[in-house]
Amino acid sequence: MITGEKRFGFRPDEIQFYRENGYVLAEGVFSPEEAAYLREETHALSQRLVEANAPGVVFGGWGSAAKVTDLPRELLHCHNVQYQSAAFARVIVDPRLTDRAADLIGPNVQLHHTKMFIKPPEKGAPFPMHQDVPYFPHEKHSMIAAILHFDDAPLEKGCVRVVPGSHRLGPQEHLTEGGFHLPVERFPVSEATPCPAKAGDVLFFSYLTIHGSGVNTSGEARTTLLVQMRDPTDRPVPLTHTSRGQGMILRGIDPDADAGPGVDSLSRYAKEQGGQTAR
Ligand SMILES: O=C(O)CCC(=O)C(=O)O
Repeated sequence: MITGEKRFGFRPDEIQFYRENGYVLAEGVFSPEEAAYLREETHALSQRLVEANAPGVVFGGWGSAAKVTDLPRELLHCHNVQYQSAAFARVIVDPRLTDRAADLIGPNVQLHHTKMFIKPPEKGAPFPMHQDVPYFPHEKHSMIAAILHFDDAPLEKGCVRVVPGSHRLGPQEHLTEGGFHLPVERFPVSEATPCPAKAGDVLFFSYLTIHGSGVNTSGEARTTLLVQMRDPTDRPVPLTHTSRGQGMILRGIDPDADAGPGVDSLSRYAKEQGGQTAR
């Protein structure tokens, strides 16, 4: 489908829920068949990467995950998967995803990065509670994550958990060792609100929303793709966490791309800050 017309989006009550709580679960965005196909693609990609001994694909999760559990921990992950399979390149521009993102951040939606996670059965690593803002702060705080679920993520699979309304607190101070995280005693994962999801559901949340997830103790993998997106006029301060593909317009236009051919907003921000974008 190639059209500028808006066709998909949230119901007004869902947008209201997001404004109040800083997150919203969009149910049934992708069909069970589409989710199954994307699950297969994700596992095939991870197998290819493992066979190629690609660095950093299999690891024990964030170092700080050890503060959440003493159990064995493992995570499979890869950034910017749209460079690995066309299935992911297609899904990140799918209007069922991007029209909903536009309802939360405005008509123009720009890619920051993508990241696939497989939490293996019985030992899928947890994430301590945190905001995403310390990783890549922006002026207007428009940044959101959308977690696409390719299989069911009930509580026992270590579904994402959130602190409702925490996006209104603004950026919080984080501990840095083993990945930005909040003190686990003050923010126990087990007390946060679980967001169980079905295959095909998408969980949207602000980069200010405090979130994390528990261990996958079930007998099945939990398979997701996280797409981080922003309003293209929202400047990174400072420019950090750049990656190939960042700046791609997923919906609408880049209104800051007015300084000459080939000059997109991200390159301009980088130039202003004397830095480089990843190429
Ligand atoms: O997928 C999860 O369980 C949480 C991921 C997460 O919090 C993150 O990547 O920032």
